[in-house]
Amino acid sequence: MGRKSRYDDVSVESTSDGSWIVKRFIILALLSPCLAQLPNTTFANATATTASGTSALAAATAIMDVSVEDLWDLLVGPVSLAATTTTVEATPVPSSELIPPPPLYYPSFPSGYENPAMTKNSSWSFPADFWWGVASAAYQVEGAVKDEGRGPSIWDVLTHRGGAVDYTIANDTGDIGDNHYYLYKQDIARIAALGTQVYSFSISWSRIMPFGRDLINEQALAHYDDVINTCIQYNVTPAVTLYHWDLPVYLMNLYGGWLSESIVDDFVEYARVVFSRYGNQVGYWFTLNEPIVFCSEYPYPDGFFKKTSIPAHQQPYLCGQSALLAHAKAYHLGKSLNLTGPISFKTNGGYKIPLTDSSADALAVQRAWDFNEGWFANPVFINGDYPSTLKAYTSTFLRNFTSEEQSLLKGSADLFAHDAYTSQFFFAPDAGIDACITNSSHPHYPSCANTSYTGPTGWNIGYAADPGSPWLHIATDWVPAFLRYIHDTWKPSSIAITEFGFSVPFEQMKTLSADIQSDLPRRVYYRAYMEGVLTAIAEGVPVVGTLAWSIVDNLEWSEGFGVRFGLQYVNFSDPARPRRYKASFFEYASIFKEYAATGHAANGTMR
Ligand code: GBH
Repeated sequence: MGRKSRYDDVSVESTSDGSWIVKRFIILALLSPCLAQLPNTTFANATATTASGTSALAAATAIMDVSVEDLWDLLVGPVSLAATTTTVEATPVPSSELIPPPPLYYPSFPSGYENPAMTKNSSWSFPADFWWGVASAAYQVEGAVKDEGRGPSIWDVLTHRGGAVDYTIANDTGDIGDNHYYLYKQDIARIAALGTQVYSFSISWSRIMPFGRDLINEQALAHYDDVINTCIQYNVTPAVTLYHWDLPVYLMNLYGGWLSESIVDDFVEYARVVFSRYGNQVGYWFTLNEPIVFCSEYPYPDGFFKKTSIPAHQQPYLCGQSALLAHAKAYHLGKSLNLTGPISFKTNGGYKIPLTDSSADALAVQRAWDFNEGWFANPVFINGDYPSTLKAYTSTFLRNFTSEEQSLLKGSADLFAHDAYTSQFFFAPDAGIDACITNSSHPHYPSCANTSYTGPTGWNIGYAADPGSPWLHIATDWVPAFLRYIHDTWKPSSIAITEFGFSVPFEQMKTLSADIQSDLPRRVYYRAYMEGVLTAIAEGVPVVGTLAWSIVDNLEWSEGFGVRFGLQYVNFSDPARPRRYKASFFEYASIFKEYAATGHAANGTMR
């Protein structure tokens, strides 16, 4: 795969567009660090976040003369269009598609014995109000990237503009993806047909606000009205994530996105628009998806966005600070608007197992928690502040939260929403933790926790996923301990697993739909994972819901379409993007019937 020049597509356009020179000048201004040196008054006027909405935008366009179309032309280039570009009505799912696959395990004798390895365990059941569903994210499934007024996000740029590096493999983009933007009615009908209770999707910020601020796009609001109403029509509760990584690129080039605390007010204004529009039609709210991940994306390689002079190692933590404040303020805004659905943010991580029983490995495990989950969960669930290990590291460049901010942060989540896919072993680096903490060029600095998927006996923690997901193994034995750890450490009133899933190795290389649909390793994963959840519930851990990733095969970010996480297969070679249930969807759905709070099957019943 050759590297792309960021201007390849634009120069093609310049031959057919006489305004190219002007546009190029404008975009250089937009990308230029000089922008920040404009006189304050002009800068504030051009970018003010005010209730005056479009008039502030008018000021912005007057100075920079950039339209949404310009952002596309100059930062992204041409995009592909789907075969279908109008909303498709749902048709009933044919009964032939609803026949469940043969059972995965056959009980060898009637059970009822209290053993987690048994096929049916009479001590397990889901609480009556337990909820389960499936999840997606806007850029990964929607397509229709330029349609109905959407502005570009950083992911449109990352997928279209190879800079010094190619950010995505195979030049895959989300231009068309699953075309969920037009096929959502059928998608919702299909999940409802298997009894799915919750559909968790994200809203594209740059659809609602093409520049990320000021201008509001009514067409996008109307679109999500219909997505939400369709869910309700099918008796599926909508769960909305406000931000799943698709930052409006305008804000990235304006002030570095999450690197600047300017984003806090912009995010909160976006949240206000969404909260006010959809209010209590939405059952569950998540402000941010996995800030550990999107903050660790910083620093971006050169060539995609306006350069920043902020030192690379500081960037993730500046992002984290803005993300926490944005979340907390949006949380309190939601409460002031009387939203009834729980509001939270989705953190992520895996269970961390000490490789040996040495005290150094125990310390490495603690540091790994601190620099991952603890970074965001401690401020929200413990004390309004970072873990002390992380604070020790960031103290030279990160300001302290004020006491007012600490009280905003503390308690700003109604449930602990964790994207918890897998587990890993952790251990102290060879030279010891202290030698690492004082050496900023150490490969494990600053967490100073080394990690492995291979345990002390030399065997892997579990079956490995597709090589495109090297971080993922079937490590479901650890699910009960993981949930108990969350409960004991952050003491949330309730825990939801808001993403979990598995990429079957080489599934993308299979060509027969029937082979792809018989996804045995994913079935094993979901069954074993849910048995872990049931074990934790039986032990008193308040797990209230699970959301499986994902509703359909989709764009796996930098891995493109080369890694598949769907509970439904999507044929990406077919312009109609047909969906087919994989066996794992039936497996996942069946668990809730078997262990329903009331009327679960008698002991020994064959599934
Ligand atoms: C989820 O994150 C995302 O929310 C979702 O969008 C995505 O499709 C899904 O995972 C499947 O990947 O490559 O070794 O640096 C799950 C948590 C955290 C897992 C970042 C992958 C990168 C590890 N992810 N991690 S590595």
